[in-house]
Amino acid sequence: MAHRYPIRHLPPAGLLSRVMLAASLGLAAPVLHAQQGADADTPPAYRGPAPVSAFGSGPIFVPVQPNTPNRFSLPETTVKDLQQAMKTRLVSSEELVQMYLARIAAFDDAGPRLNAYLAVNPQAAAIARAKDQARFLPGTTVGPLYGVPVALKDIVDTVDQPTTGGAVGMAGSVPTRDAFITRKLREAGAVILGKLTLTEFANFVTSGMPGGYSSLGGYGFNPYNPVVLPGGDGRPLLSPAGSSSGSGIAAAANLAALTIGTETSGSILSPANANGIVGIKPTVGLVSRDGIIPITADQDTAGPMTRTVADAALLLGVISGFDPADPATAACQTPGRCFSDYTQFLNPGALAGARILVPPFPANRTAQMNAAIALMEAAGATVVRRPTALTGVTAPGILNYGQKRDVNAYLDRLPETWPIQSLADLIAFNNANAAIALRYGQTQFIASNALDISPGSADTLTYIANRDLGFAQSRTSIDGTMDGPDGLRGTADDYDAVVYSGAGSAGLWARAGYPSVVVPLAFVEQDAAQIPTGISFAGRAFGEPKIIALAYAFEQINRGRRAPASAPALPTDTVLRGDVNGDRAVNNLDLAIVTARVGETATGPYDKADIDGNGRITRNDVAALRALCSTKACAAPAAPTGAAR
Ligand SMILES: [Ca+2]
Ligand SMILES: [Ca+2]
Ligand SMILES: [Ca+2]
Repeated sequence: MAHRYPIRHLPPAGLLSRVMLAASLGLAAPVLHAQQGADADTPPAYRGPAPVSAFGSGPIFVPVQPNTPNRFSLPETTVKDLQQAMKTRLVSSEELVQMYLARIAAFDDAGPRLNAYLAVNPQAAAIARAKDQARFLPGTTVGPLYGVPVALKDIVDTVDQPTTGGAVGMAGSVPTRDAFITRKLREAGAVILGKLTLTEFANFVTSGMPGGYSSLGGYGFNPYNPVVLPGGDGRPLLSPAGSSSGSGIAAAANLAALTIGTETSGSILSPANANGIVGIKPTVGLVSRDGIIPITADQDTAGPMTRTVADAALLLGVISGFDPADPATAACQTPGRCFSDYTQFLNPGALAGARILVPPFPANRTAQMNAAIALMEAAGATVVRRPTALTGVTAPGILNYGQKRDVNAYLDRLPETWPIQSLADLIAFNNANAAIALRYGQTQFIASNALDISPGSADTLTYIANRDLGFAQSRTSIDGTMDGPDGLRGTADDYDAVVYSGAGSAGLWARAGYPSVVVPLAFVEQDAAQIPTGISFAGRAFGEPKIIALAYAFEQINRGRRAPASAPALPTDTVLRGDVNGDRAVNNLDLAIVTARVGETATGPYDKADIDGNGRITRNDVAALRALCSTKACAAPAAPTGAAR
């Protein structure tokens, strides 16, 4: 494997002084690159000499073992399966954390070195253990994510870990409180497993930063072809896309049960598409931005990045809702807009009778999109192909103005002991540490900081005009399109969704603040690898119930998701009920242990010998173990047991 960027071997950022950090980082000279879209990127295919895929000769995808009542397998698990396994004491939350840590060690820090994580939470196992101990106690609220390991893009504040945005200048910055959505996740029972890499500061530091690169985290790698671009500067051959790159990588490679990303313009949809997972970019106002490093409150939103629509819908319900600290969420106080449970909309029959509009898609996705359209029609949808793209926005972009306003507000809120309290401070730090901080420059930071954001200034008036024009143009375009041919909302010819190849809805829908869901569609060959491509369902403001239903229905008939071969199942990914000694077999060795412990009290709710989970080790457990045995000797009829207790 080619040389990899060394920065990812740093100790946890919080333990580093700035001097140590600077000394430990030695980066190559800056290289100029073609400009990419702000906050998202869909890079072109590599055109150089034929690369060798590290995984070209083996299986392309990982075979996935289904979960059963007595066998839990981690890869591709859903929250529903996790909760069932924890509820029936087959696997504990602490075991799940350890299983994910083993996968992170094998595939993120070694092997394909995917680099999804900036920092693993050192408290995760202890937090999970406490949840295991409390789960079966009276008075414990077992929320929808109880004990579920969740990882966050490192732009979402956590009181127990630094939040850096991937910037070396922010290494070690620990906010004084959790983001609103972090609090909601913890209240739902989630175990925060760690913080994920990203394109630095949501890809609005400069122009031309590769997707998934940050000065603190280095390059993230797409698990479907995790090799370095030949002859490049260390960047990947296949971009993980951005800016929520680590969230996409971790979900795709089964390095977390669920991940959170954020989007300003494509930063959830694009990496979800590139990494073959589901992403929901919600309506702006559905999910609070409080405690999240911003680009601009005008367009930012956090959202779920997961392997299934069902998990994304569950996660969205947990993080959505009114937060007094984010005025945009006041929209949630109007009934019918925001829901605490989006799983109620998972309707496999949603495509029947649905009206779908499909704008033009890229020529190299024709076969995949035609197949998708045929599937939707077979499921009862009316699909109308629109010959031209939707009307776009001519109003100039507004991200720079919002970035100065909102990044300043974020940094100003950090503890006074933290030296970076403004965008100007961050720019100055980067200039003073240019060799490590400015590999790709900071032209957007500088452009943003040069604006006069005082009330009534010329820049402010220009911003307001462009913002309002952008909202009007994008919303008129989308709403007018979805109203159907008669131009009237609420009539039979209305469209239920506009469906794009990949993350095609991102730009226009971002400007409007409207929602999209991207779902895995198929695999296509690129650079000697099979890479994923998705399909997105875009809707009206607060139209999440409709587009989630359609995306779910499509997922059920298409099943486009495959786990990447670069991160296959590990022996530690499987847990068998009755495997008391943990050797991944249920046999005489386990039987001997349980038999010897008959009469004892179980050591805890997840004591492996307490197979029936009643808190004591009895002959009933011996009999139950015999039924689970995988060898004849072990499974021989038990001696008469009499009373079970
Ligand atoms: Ca209509
Ligand atoms: Ca065993
Ligand atoms: Ca028992």
